[in-house]
Amino acid sequence: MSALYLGLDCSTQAIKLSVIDEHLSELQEFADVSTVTFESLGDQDGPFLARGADGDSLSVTTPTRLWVRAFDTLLDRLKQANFPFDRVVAVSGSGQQHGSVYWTKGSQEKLSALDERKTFYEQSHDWFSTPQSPIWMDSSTHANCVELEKLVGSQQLAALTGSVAYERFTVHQIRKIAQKTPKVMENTEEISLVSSFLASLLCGRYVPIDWADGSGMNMMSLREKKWDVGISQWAAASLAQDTLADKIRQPVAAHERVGKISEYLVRRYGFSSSCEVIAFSGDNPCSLAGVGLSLPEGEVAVSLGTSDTVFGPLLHPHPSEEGHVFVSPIDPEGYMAMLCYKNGSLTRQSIRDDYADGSWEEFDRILSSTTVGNNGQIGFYFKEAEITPRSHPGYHRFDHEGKRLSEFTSPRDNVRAVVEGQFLSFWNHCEKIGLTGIKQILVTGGASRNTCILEVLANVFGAKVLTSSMGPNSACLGAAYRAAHGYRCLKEEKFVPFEEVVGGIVHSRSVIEPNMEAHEVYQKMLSNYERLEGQVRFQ
Ligand code: ADP
Ligand code: XUL
Repeated sequence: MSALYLGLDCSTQAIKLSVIDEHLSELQEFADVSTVTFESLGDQDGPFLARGADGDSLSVTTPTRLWVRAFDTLLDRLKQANFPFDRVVAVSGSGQQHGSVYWTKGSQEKLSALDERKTFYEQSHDWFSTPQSPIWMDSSTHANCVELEKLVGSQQLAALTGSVAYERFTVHQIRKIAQKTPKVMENTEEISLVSSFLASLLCGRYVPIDWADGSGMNMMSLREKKWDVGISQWAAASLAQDTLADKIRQPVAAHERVGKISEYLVRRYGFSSSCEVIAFSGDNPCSLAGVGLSLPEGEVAVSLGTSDTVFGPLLHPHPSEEGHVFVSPIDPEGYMAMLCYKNGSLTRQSIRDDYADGSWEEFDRILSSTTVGNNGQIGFYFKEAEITPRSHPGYHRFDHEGKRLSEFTSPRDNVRAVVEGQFLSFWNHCEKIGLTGIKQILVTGGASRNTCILEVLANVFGAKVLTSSMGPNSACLGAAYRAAHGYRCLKEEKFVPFEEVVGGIVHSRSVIEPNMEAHEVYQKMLSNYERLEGQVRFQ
């Protein structure tokens, strides 16, 4: 029986699993039981996107124990489906980036002595020093961002950590908790990201964050790959200890083993006690591993998930006032550049609900029957406060002369305007983060199923769009590849290039060719788009 590798993904809306065999082929027979959406679990712990739970209207959190319950549910369903846990030789995983978990004092001991007759959920009522985990959609920490940029300098912060200060980046969330509720921080034994939290459940003890996901905290020195002492002192605010050093262990490379699977999981589900756990990472870094980048120059990946992201590998960090630079999840010497948009699928979905009868078929019909370039009309749809460009929530519509409108003459034009506006933004901002000369785009994420949307993407960039037979879950699959990669590095006791382990895999791809006449329309629109963006961004 072939050995198996697992990739888990704890994303914004669901927890998912990918399984690959030793030839790195994906097993499909457990696909039906491999996704647990948070919505399907109900509100027992509170809503999965909780707004203002800490009294600040801009905060967005998820109840930490909802993730615990979702993980139990996934494992229980797999067990019922006779999943061969004993064949799994290594597990890795992915988590929505930036979100954080606060383990209360004494929890590590409890985590290492679990009763296999009970679920994690049944035993976790007192594990967390705050019940809500801040997540990437939060924008309540603006004041902290301003303060840190003043302290360090915005360009210096970008050069040091890969990004200027962003509200969702974890150090600002940590400082907010340390300032507003110092008791919570004092009671905290360890802080995890969503990724390292899930890995800690698997190992039965706290495990480190990896360098790639650690790059999304505004706290890790990209060069040293260690927490910056000054910033971590600042984050600790008025705590008795003057840094967070005893609450967040130093990060490790993404291919490193962080532990063996816990005895609890061996006994409860029948995992082999030799199963290795490879460091978990962020969903975007794992997607990069999943779509097989090492991309050649001129190729980028676009993930159309809850958030939209655009990313590609970089040989040298090129931090700027826009976007982010992370350490690469597949090459400890390399980097990746990324843009992130809060208004991705949920915003398109909201326009679908308002203007297309809540149906993707109708959305597609409208998209196909309206004119490329929308007769010069441009829309910015920020259902959530936006990151790229930084903007307050609100919808902004402009006619072909750049005159503000409260609504388009034909309201169904909103469908085209939301998609075109989002992709014009990708195109405009890619250049600024060093992703230039784009000839090919690999797409993944929930909306990559939608060919009409992908045609607009191809036309805006004037580039081929490639979808892959691997489906929309590249983060999960990327985590499984990383499990295989980490396992190989462990067995050979040295770093083996990622391509040597997974390079042979070719996903059949379907290609959408750009229509260059349509592309010319977008080329003409770009300067107008950029000018109007100046009007809607947060000053
Ligand atoms: P996550 O980033 O949380 O992992 P996914 O990548 O699974 O999310 O994407 C989920 C999103 O995919 C949903 O919010 C939905 O709006 C979008 N989606 C699903 N089907 C379609 C479709 N046919 N067209 C456009 N968007 C779609
Ligand atoms: C990346 C970001 C989101 C989350 C959730 O910076 O905030 O993409 O990782 O997917």
